[in-house]
Amino acid sequence: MTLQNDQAIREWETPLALGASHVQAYQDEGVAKIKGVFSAETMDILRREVIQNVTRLGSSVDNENRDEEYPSEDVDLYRKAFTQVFNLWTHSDLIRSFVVGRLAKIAAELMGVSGVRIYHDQALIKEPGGVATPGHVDHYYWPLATEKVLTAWIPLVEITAEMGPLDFALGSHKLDYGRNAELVQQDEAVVEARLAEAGYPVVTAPYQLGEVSFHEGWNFHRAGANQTDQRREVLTVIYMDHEMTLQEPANPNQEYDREKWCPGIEVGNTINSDINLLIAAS
Ligand SMILES: O=C(O)CCC(=O)C(=O)O
Repeated sequence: MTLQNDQAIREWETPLALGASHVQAYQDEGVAKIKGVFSAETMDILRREVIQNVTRLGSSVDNENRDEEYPSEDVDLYRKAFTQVFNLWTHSDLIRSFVVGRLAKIAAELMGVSGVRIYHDQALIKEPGGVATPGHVDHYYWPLATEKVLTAWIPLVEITAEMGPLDFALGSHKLDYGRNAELVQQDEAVVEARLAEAGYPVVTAPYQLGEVSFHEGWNFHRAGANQTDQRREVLTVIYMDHEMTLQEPANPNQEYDREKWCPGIEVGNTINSDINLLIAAS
């Protein structure tokens, strides 16, 4: 029997008890990668809805934010590598019900906050043959005042090692070197050498369908190339503390993000625009 949307919504709405080890891992390593957060059946339903919307809306041109992760001669390669569409939750009630349920509550529990807001979501599809995503930290791009912000990376298909799963440098969110352009804009070898020297091992592992990783904004991570002929289909949702305030943008990326994802918000104020949906954790 095919699972119906309302059955999927029931699963997504039902809270999942997190083991203490996941919260500990998130604090110590800056990432919690959790198997079985969702059933494979409901991920198929989510995938269908995401892909339908991506096809309908078309790939976004709002890519400036990520271009900087690539050396300038590789930007075209990168644009070809990714299909990205943002804030799908604003276009689909089904996706909205996914982002406000179990997933948001896990994000709140990992960050130790009583409620979260959405910074933004995105479909992040690495096309067959798509190039590797260089090592970087997300928070460098965000004008957010505290570290209480994370990215949930939700595979919509099983992701094998050859498709380019996310690789994390465990514990690297504690490294203060590189929180500015210096390290983010270095080439891969420099980043890796610095992480190795600091003793933060980079781990890579495939993702089962239903598995989700949650990484803190200051965690260094990267992803391999998609060496297969299958699309690496992923939905990501960035959740922040519901009390997150806007800080003075520290670079052009943060200026861009302020306009795009915090419309109308003044520096020092809570980021509570219409697109920063409030989700109470309990
Ligand atoms: O999916 C990728 O290749 C990179 C994604 C990423 O860096 C992120 O979601 O923070």
